[in-house]
Amino acid sequence: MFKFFGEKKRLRAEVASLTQALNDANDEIQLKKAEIEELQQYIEKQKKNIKNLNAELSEKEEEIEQLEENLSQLKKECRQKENEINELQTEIDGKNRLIDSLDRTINKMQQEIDDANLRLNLISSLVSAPIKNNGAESFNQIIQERFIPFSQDHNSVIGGDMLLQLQNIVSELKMIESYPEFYQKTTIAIAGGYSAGKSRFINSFIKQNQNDKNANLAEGIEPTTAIPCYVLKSDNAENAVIGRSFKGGIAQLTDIDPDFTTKLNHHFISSFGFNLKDIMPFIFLTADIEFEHLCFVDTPGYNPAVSSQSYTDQDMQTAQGFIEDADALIWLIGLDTNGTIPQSDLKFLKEALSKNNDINLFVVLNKAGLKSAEDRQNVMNSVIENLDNAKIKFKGIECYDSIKQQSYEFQKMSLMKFLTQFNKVKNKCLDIIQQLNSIKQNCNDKINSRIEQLKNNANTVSTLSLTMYGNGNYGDDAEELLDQLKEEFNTHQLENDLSQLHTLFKELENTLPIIFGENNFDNALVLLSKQASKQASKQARSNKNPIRKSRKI
Ligand SMILES: Nc1nc2c(ncn2[C@@H]2O[C@H](COP(=O)(O)OP(=O)(O)O)[C@@H](O)[C@H]2O)c(=O)[nH]1
Ligand SMILES: [Mg+2]
Repeated sequence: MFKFFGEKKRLRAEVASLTQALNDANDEIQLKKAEIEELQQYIEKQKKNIKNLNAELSEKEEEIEQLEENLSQLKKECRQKENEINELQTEIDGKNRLIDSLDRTINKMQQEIDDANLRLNLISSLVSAPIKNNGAESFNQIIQERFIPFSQDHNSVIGGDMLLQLQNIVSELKMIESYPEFYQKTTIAIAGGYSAGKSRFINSFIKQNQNDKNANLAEGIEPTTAIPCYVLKSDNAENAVIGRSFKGGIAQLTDIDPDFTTKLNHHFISSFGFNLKDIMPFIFLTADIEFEHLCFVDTPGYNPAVSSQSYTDQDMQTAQGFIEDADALIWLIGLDTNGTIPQSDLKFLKEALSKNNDINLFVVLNKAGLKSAEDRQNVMNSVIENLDNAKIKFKGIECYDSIKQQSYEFQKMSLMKFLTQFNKVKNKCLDIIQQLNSIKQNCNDKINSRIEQLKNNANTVSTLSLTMYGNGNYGDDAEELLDQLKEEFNTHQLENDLSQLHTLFKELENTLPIIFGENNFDNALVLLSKQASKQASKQARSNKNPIRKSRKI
């Protein structure tokens, strides 16, 4: 029984715990149910969200589709625009090329217009250039209207050479008249082949003012000196470029173009269509040069020019003419291209010196800085040998560099000494009077010797007539014949010619004070008479001392 009661009790307890557990499980189920409900609500909500999102997504997809469509349309448009841009760019490039070529044409035309203006201005200033006075023209007129007809009637008295000398005096007088300062200077012609460095050589004696281009002669590899240029120091004008007109007037070239000297090349000169030298035979450049009494003449190179437009023959003649008129000649040889004096130089020098054998020649081996001392010495020896063989006399020879302004080896005399000895005031008035006197003396001598000859002949006829008379064979016929002969040997005409010539020379001399001024002319006459009396007393001394003289001999 107890066992039953105990079992019952255990079962009851077990039922109670099971009930408890059942209750707990129920509670939990309730809890879970609530949770599930909550979850279901949540799921429901999320489903709704998803549905919304899906709707939104499909909306966005539609939008994207639309955008993609737009994008591809835009890309298409873009490609089209790119093509259009490329086409436009090609067009622009074409237009730019056209603009460039138009620019070039315009610049060229502008250049041509500038050149044409320059030419026009130059011609008009030369034509209207004022002529200071007319002394040289009066001198010329006497020669043209009186001397030339006289020489045609008496061609054995005034020969062609004398007329040529008188013409040279005219050129010199015209030059002096157009630029009076010139007549106190000693002229040194600078000559040599193209690009020997003639212009640079002269520039090397100009005290440099950096800002003033016109204070220099234009230099360059191309032949640049087409018109001979006189470079001298002036008290009245600093760094001026003055053109001398064919009529003897002067034009300020710097007023026409401030950079005028660089324009004076063969190209510009040939662009005139006629020879500019005919209306502007030379120019003056005033600069602060080291040797104040010297006037350098920058002559055109004489040998065949590289440029076909240049007046080579004229250059040659011009160079020759200026060398003849100069007091001294410096001959330049460029050591960059020469190992000795070229044959063409020797030929030219011989020809030039044949016309003026007394000219003082100095040879400069220019661009010497480009050579070693040994090379310089070898070239110098070879040049001296060639000059000696050609019998060309020279006062000195020096290696010089015009850019470095440096002297190197020399022989006989240095360049400095040569230039210094000429750097003296020159009395051109006296010079001209002496030239005139020498021509006059020449004519005098010729006429007097003819008079002398005729007088001798007349004497012979007189003696003959006396002899014939003495011998008794002096008939009427013979008398008539002898009278005719006496008339043939009459000197009246020649004496008359002589006095006419003296009058002509006096008239020529009378034009000189107009050119040089009364004072300068009078001073020159005083100097001349002093020289003459000095000469006379020297002559008298040597006549008094014939023994001393003969001893000396
Ligand atoms: N190194 C050097 N070059 C020079 C010298 N003299 C002239 N030149 C150059 O040679 C060229 C021709 O000179 P330029 O004076 O125009 O010669 P031109 O034709 O005889 O008047 C220019 O480029 C000058 O700079 C010199 O002494 N040394
Ligand atoms: Mg030159």
